[in-house]
Amino acid sequence: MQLKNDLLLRAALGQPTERTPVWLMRQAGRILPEYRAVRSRLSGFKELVETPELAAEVTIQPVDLLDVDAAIIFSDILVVPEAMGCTYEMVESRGPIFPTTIKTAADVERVRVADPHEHLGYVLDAIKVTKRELNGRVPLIGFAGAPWTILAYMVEGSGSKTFSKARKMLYAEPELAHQLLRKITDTTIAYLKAQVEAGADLIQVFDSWAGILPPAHYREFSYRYISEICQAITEVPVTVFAKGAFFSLEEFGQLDCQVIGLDWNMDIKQARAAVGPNKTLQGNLDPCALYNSFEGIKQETKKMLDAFGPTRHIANLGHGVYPDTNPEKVKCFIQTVKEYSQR
Ligand code: 1CP
Repeated sequence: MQLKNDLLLRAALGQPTERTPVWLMRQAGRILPEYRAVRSRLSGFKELVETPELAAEVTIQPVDLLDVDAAIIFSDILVVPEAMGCTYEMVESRGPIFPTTIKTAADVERVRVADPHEHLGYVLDAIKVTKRELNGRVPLIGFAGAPWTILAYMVEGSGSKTFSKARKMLYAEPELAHQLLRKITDTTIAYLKAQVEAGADLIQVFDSWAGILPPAHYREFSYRYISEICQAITEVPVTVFAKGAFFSLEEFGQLDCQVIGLDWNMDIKQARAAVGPNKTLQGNLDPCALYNSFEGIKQETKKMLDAFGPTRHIANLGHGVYPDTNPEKVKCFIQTVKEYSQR
């Protein structure tokens, strides 16, 4: 299927584009009343994620309603630990909880390397339905969490400010951590390859908890597994978004991937100098900038576009859009990117 709008893919590959492509992390979700309407008819978040027709519907909502240049499959990074045998519950307004966590060598032993077709078929089906219904309008992004971020949830059992149980494992039982990271990485590679087979046009790896590790731990327990994933996914472009990992930008320049995501703490010029000229950069407007006035949003967006320059940039926020953001403000950001970057 030929894509009608392939700006995202061309920008990822460093090819010339008529304008800068734009999408938002967490664009499918609670900012849209239309999402909340679908969600309110269901038992919970997991029913939405696990029902391919519904996941496809909310994946496409931001393409229809916000006019973004890409869709991202509606799912969660936590489906991977679940496939490996650690089920999660999504508790309303609190976030995910794992009733059982990984503590001992026996726990790691019990964790399985999951076959995506057997254990994550609902995501692959959602990708197939979405691709059919998108009918080539925009590319579809598939994703997974980075192994370190997945380990953090499996060991901690929930979200956390410090993830100190997970970080403790890196000091107290580094070999055990590596055994678990090995299993997560093998599962993730098979899962991402299956997403590409199902129709994903680009893959994003989310290392949401990169920034809580010291640089040496980041290299040992996260970067090297991300590097393996990048080497394994050869069929489509790959984006690595490691939140808070400003200290590793130079090494990200060496990854076998096409796009590096920047969070809003990162200085655009410094990041470009560190990463080098051969990667596309994605980001990085502060999600809180969307609480500004319409005029303020336009100014901040133009400043960001000027700093990135006209090529090798995919416009986005520096992290997911906050649920209480006015969709009209989101549209203002998107329209400003489209108009101001027109070449
Ligand atoms: O019912 C709801 O609406 C719950 C909110 C919600 C949503 C909409 C959660 C719970 N997950 C999602 C969907 C989701 N998660 C997407 C969908 C596609 C899109 O971007 O539009 C994606 C890409 C994710 C990925 C995800 N889940 C990440 C990585 C990205 C990031 O934000 O750093 C992480 C860390 C999660 C875990 C997660 N899922 C949900 C919550 C509240 C959390 C964070 C928990 C925490 O640690 O505090």
